[in-house]
Amino acid sequence: MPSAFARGLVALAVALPLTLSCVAQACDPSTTEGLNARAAFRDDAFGVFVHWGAYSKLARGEWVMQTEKIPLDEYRKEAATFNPVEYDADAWAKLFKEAGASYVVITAKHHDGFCMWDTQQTEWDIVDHTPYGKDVLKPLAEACERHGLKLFFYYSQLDWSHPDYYPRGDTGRHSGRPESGDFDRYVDYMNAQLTELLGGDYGKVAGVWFDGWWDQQSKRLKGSGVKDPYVSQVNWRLDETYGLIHSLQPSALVGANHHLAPFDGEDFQMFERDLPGENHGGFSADATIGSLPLESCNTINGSWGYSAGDKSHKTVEQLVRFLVESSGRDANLLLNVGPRPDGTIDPVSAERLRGVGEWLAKNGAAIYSTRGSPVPPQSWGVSNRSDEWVYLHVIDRSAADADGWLELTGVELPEGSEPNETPLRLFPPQEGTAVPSKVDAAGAVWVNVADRAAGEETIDLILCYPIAE
Ligand code: FHN
Repeated sequence: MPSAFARGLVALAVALPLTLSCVAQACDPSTTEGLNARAAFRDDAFGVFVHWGAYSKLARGEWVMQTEKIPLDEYRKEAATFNPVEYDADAWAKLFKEAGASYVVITAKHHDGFCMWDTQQTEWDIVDHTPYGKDVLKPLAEACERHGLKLFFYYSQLDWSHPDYYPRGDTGRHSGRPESGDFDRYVDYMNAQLTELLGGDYGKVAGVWFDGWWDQQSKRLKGSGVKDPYVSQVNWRLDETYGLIHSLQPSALVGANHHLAPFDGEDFQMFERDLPGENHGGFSADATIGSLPLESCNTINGSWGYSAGDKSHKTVEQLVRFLVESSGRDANLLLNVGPRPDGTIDPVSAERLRGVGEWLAKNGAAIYSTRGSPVPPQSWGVSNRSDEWVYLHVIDRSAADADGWLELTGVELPEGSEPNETPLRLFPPQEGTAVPSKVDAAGAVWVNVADRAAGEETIDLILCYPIAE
């Protein structure tokens, strides 16, 4: 068996041409349906992410098989006790609608390879391997349809259980699988499953949210000596898989959480636990912002999959601010819940979702169907715009002076705005409520926030001015 390095060299020789060609042609225009779907995705602005699977039964997050080095046959025994008898797809869809979500992304298959639908490609699924014995994606697809929610499937390219996910990547090395396999056969397996998911059984699927490409990223693999983040030790045949999805459902959007600039054939770009352009979560060092629709994903507490001990739920204020900060960077927010093994959503997460929904019910016009504005993120907050209005989202007023005057740095009012006129209105603009504001001789715009220290305005004081005709 050639050494890892030798294999790396072979892969490099194989991958290099592939990798370069993908990036060079990124963002090629898709079909009209695809482009319309991309625009609608940007209008959607807010979605709910659902990490749910056999791992939920262990209640220690979706990486438990890897983090606790649980061999596959032992993990399968645990998974065989997964029985979500309280699962009510309609109740979920109702809650997500109340939260103000426009779409849902559910884990059809996560890294453990366990499938949440009745796949014919393996018996490692909820129908054949659990006492529950029913497909959970079908009822959710129907409930989303009923409640006017779009449905995306999260699909893990990385697989800790499939025998042909070989050569192994950076993870899944404790599963106890034989050191052999045929990666091409694994790619065929994925494409067969994606055909099941987008072949019509689940109706109109809004897209596929891929994850796990990074597991085979050569720079992660010990001894590869590869620095180029775009090099993979395997041939994922992405053009084929992406092409398959677009041919099965032309308006389905492809996104892949590889933490890099978009690859050819992708329709949107996501950032994990980060706002586009930032790297607090540690995933986005190589994530150059492309020209595709953007999405930030984040957790309500600290976990994606259900983790019984994780009580670090963010406040509604924090979640709304992350939504506003995302929108101010022209990105959607995909907010995660990790349902419990019985199929219910923990009351704290549900309450947080409803809290975001209450805020969106009042302020949604300053989020949905908006785009990034001419004013880049500032110390006081962010801005976005609709077709008629620029919205200024003041979420940090700490720079205000003793009389409450806060300079709105970066704001340049449209031509013809007279100095000292109160150029700004309170949201919603239709009510035309002026707010104490002024333009100084230097053209800087100021707002007085002294009397705006109550209620929701403390989360986000939304000001607006008309876009010049
Ligand atoms: O490993 C996954 C993780 O379990 C989770 O699915 C997140 C969601 O964005 N993505 C990966 C980590 O980058």
